Amino acid sequence: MPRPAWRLPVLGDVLRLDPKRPVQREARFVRELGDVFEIDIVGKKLVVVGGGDAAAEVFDEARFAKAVVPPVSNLRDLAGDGLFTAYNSEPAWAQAHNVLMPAFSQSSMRNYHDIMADCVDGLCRYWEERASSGPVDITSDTNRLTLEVIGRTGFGYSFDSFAAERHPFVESMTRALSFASQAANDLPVVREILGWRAIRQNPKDIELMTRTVDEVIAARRSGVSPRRDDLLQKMLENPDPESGELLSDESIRNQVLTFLVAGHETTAGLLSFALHYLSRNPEMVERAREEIGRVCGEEPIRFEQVPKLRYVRRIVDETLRLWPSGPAFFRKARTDTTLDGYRISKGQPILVVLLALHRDPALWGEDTETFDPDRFLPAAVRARPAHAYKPFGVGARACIGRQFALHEAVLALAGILTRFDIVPIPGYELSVAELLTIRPENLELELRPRNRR
Ligand code: MNH
Repeated sequence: MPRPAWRLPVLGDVLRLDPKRPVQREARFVRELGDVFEIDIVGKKLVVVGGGDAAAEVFDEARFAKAVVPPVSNLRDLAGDGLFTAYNSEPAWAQAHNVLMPAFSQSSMRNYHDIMADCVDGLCRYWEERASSGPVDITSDTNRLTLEVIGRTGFGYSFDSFAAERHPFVESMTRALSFASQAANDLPVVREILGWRAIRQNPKDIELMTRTVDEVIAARRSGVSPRRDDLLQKMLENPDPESGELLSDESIRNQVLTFLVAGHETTAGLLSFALHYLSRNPEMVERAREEIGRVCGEEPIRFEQVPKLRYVRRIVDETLRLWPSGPAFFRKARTDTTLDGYRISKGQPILVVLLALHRDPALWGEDTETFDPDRFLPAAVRARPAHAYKPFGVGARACIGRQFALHEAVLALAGILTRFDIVPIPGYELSVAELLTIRPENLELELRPRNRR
């Protein structure tokens, strides 16, 4: 199997990795070494897949499955056997999956639509009030929106996200994610990078997040916050149809933590990248506005209209092609097998680098770096193999929040585009930070309120 040059004894390829931007580094390796290669991390072998037929193979659920290995498994300190971090065999996964699947269907989005729209309105008003005071910190503010959306739609809990002071949950969560993502490189050197302060801080952050979540659950149980048909109520009341059992208190807490984390960083990253590209492509903004006007007129966007915003949706799809919020995920072989003709042993962790797959010239043609929503016109999508585009993962463990994220993102972008002109800051060059998920670094934009609605 191809491997990077200059491999060292003991350390292997470690010095050639980039602890700050690990997945972007892997994507560069793909360009150098091809669709399948191996790296050695202090004696541990990791197989990397970055494109072509190998991707189709590794997505085959009959032969491969999700692997819960670092950095994902580091999140188990926080979210235990919650949906995202559970091992495939853990009963809590199947139970929670069965109970929650109906709540994430496309038609269930009707239940969340009005709250989502209200949160978008909250963000737009927040921006309008600040319009005269200079550029806006996009990544931070899209985070306000998406955390507010998942808190309110999922659990009837407001983080009061558009207040000047941010909820302490946000800081703890950011630190905990950073900790989990860096602790992945399980090396003595890393202890020094992390520092003992961070090591002592992490349990405190987890404690604060857990306490916040326990308060949310207790408020609903005691009737302090009213009963609503949301994720939390479903978990409290609906037994798993297979086992007939209700989710345990611990499982419910793990799922709430999981949704708060998995459900908002990703969508915030998506919105940030989309706004970056839109700021540089005014003709796309015009096309989107024309569509929004045609579908929705001057009225607030209704639930049924969201799927009709086809062009806005293509902007979302193309953003997730270039910058899939979860830029890579892990698979493993179910048995001793082969991959692209190379022998792979049972359990071998395999990293699928979406950042590379989504730009594979063999699947997407030349010029894969340009932002072009029309790559997602129906005919173009049909012309590509299904494995070319997997921003929400594959198989049984694919993203449960896909419809939720897409509904929210289309609604938010449509709302923002009708209310603001988006002006880039001269000289800004996109750079991308990784904290398990990816986001544009230091992205500011000038938002000029438009006189509509
Ligand atoms: Mn989400 C799993 C991407 C939004 C909740 N998500 C995954 C996986 C990817 C992913 C990729 C598979 C990871 C793996 O194989 O290890 N998720 C996204 C992206 C967005 C997103 C790109 C937004 C854009 N995710 C959301 C939202 C929620 C959510 C919103 C919840 C409200 N995601 C999850 C959960 C899982 C998951 C829960 C784990 C599902 C499972 O294993 O059963």
